[in-house]
This record gives sequence, C-alpha cells and structure tokens, in this order.
Amino acid sequence: MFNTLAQKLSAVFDKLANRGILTESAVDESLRAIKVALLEADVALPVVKTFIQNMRDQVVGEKVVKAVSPSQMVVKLVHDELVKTLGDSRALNLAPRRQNVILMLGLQGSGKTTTSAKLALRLQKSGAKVLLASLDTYRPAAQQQLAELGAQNGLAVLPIVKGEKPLDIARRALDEAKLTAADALILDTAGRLHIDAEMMAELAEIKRLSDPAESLLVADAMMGQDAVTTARTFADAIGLTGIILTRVDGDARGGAALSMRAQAGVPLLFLGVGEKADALEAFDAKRIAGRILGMGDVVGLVETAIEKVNQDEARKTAERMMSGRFDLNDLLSQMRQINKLGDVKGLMKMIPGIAKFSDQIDKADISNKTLRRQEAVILSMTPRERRNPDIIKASRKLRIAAGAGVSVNDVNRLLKHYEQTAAMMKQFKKMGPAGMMSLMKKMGGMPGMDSLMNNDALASLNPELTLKGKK
Ligand SMILES: Nc1nc2c(ncn2[C@@H]2O[C@H](COP(=O)(O)OP(=O)(O)O)[C@@H](O)[C@H]2O)c(=O)[nH]1
Ligand SMILES: [Mg+2]
Repeated sequence: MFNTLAQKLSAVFDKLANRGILTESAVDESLRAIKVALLEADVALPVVKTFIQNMRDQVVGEKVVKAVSPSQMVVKLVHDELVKTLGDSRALNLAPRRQNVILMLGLQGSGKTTTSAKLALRLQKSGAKVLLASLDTYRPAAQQQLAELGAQNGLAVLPIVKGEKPLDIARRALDEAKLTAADALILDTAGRLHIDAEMMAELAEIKRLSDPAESLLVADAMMGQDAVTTARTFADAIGLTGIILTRVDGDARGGAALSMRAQAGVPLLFLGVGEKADALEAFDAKRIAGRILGMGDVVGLVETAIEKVNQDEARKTAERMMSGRFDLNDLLSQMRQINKLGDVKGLMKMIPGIAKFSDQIDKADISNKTLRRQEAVILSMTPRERRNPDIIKASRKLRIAAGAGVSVNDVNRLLKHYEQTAAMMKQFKKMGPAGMMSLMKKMGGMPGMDSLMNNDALASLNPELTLKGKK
C-alpha cells in the first residue's frame, strides 16, 4: 500500500540527499514535487494545501537553515506532517460489564461483513465475549455469509430466522447479547451501492434502537475520494465514531487514508489489509508514515515476528548466522520461518529502505509457493548434501529434481539462492556481533536478541567485541 507515494517521495529525498545545503529554490522544488506526489496519490486538495503550507512554515523556520543534513530534515518534516494528516487513533470505546453495540455501516461491498468477523475475532482474542448478528436482509445469502465466517473462526453468530426484519433482528440480538452476557454485540448492516434515503432512514432507526458504543463506517480504500465523500455523508446523516478502511492491501495510492481524518472528522481505527480473518490492523499513523517514507515498518515487522516465529528457532539461526556457519539446513529453517511470517512480499516491503523497490518485488518470482518448492528441493537431499552443498553435482541434481518433482533448473536456482544467502551471512559475520547489534538497535530490536546479545554470548563469539561499559 501507498507504493506510489512512497516511490515519489523517495525520489524527492534522493534528489535532496545530493545537495550540501538547502537553498530556497531547492525547498520550492521539493515542496512542488511533494505536492504533486500527494495529488497523484489522490489526496484531497484541501488536505494537500494544508500539508504543503505547514511544511513551508516549518522549512522557513530557522530549524532547517541550521540543519546539517537537509534531506534528513525534510524527511522528518514530511514524516511529522504525514502523522498529523493521518491523525490520532484510539482503541475501541467499550464499557465494562455492558453489552456494547458496535454498529457496522457502509456501502455494499465495502467489507462490512468481513470486517465484522475480523473485529469479532480480534475482540475475542483479547478476552471479550462477542456476539455477531447480520441485519442484511436485502442481499441474498448475506446472513449466511456471516454465519459461515463465524463457523470458520469460532465466533458466536445470532441464528438466522427467515423473513425477520432488520429491526426485529436487532432486538433479538440485543436480547441474546444480554442473556449470554456478551461484552460486545457487532451488528452487520445492509449497504446499498449508493447512498439512498431509505437506507439511511433504516440505519438511523437501527442506531436509535441499539444505542451503539461505536458507529463505525467501513469504507473501501480503493474508492479513493469516493470513500471520503461517503464517510462525510454517513457522518452527517447518521453520526460516526470511527472509520475502518478496508482493501488497504490493494490501494497503492493511499489518498483515502490521508484525506479521511481531515475531511470526515472522525478517527481511523483499523485498516483491513487482506481477505483473511486476521487481516485487520490497529490504525497507527506513525507506523504508516514510516511505511510511506520507506523507512520500513519495523514495529509491524517485529510484532509479526514475535507472534509467529518460533523464538528458539530464530535464535538458533541467528547464532549460526553470526558464527558464519550456514548450510542448507539453516536455509531450510530460515525459509520455514519466513513462511510462518505470512505473505513474503508484504513482509519484504516492511524492510527499511525497500519501498522504492516494491515494484520489483511485485514482479519478482517471490511467493510462498516458490518457498514451498524450494523447501521440497532441500527435503529431497540427503543429510550429507544438506551439510555440504558443494558436493551436489549433475547426477545428484537429477536425482534431487526427480525426488522433489521439479526441474534441474529449480535445483540450480535453490543452490544459487543458498550461495547468495551464505555470502550475506558472511557479511553479517564480518560486521561482528557489535555491528549486528547496532544494526538491530537501529531497527528497533528483534525478538530474542536481548538474551542472545548479552556479554557472555558476545564474548564467546568474539572476545574483543564485548560491549563497552558492560564488562
Ligand atoms: N483484499 C481485501 N479484500 C477485502 C478486505 N475486506 C473485505 N474484502 C473483500 O471484499 C469483498 C466484500 O466484502 P463484504 O464483507 O462481503 O462486504 P459488505 O458488502 O460490505 O458486507 C469480499 O470479497 C471480501 O473478502 C480487505 O481488507 N482486503
Ligand atoms: Mg455484507
């Protein structure tokens, strides 16, 4: 997401990086380029104007004149302005010991039903008791869709009563939530293709009846400015407490995300980043600004890693990495960790500084499927071959390829991948534990690194590199 903007801004910064001092004309040129980048990202014009004006105010201030590195300064200013524009977020406002109603609103196809299930799953994981109910009696099978999502994800869904009207379903859901002492009742409503008065009247009625703690608009980020207009209409007509932007995974421009806060006047609470039930992120302006600027979403990367990677395995690999030993067994374990981390391309884009290559990443043949094929190749090797990849010559390659059901080319590709990775590991070793550590620190730390990086461990790896002041 935000690829286009990330690339454009990255170009602006690159250009600035080649300059010694920030002249007035360089500032003008940069601001113009930033403005174009924002407009091309489909950010609303008033938002762009404020953005540029605020930046200009800062740049003219003495802060920048004294700055040693103008490009870094501009990066910082853009970052701060992006954070401001994206706006503060907050957690869901749910009162304890109460059946808090969360009303899900939005146009048809915006992702209400999917997001209802995602939200329920998230709340349930945090320990809340959640009940879901679909009030969508207009679209055939809409209620069934929610029931299925519930069944797939172990979520409680109000049983369907055929022919029941939305308001009656809402009443029954409220009763059921009370009876089962649910903490949250998520009401998934019907949307239309366009805003129409009848729908708005019905939604207002449902809102009055259910007295929701949260009235959330679910809007499709791919709709760009239309999503923003929809949000304004809902905010005016029904009243909103927050916005969930979906399909952010497919939205390369980011205009809706950047315009929403200023234009609709309500905070963004979550982002939908995929079709799966766990593809929902708490909205975090700083994190997104980091992504847009290509500084990488290190927080996100580390969070995902903590959750999904087996820590011991990660530690073992890290230890081997630093010792400079690295064979195909290590590559296999590394690939399996990456697999656990989920979508490889998405993950790669989170790596600091890599945003500008995201097009290449998209085009490159990197997918979980590729990883699985590579895994099959390694699994077809004998233990001796895995430890000593050098012995794998033509006849062994043929046998391995046949065993894995792939071509010899695939085997060659895997071996090449191994060689490249091994070379990278050698680089890591050259940096030494201290160098690695400072790199990790810059990246915001890595799970399991603390215990790995204590002085004893450092000393055992290289006695000369124990940390200053810790001896
Ligand atoms: N890629 C992606 N697809 C999504 C996301 N949220 C919803 N969808 C898809 O959008 C389509 C419509 O979603 P649905 O929940 O039925 O929308 P509703 O009509 O508002 O209830 C479905 O195919 C969902 O899988 C998201 O964050 N990312
Ligand atoms: Mg629906």
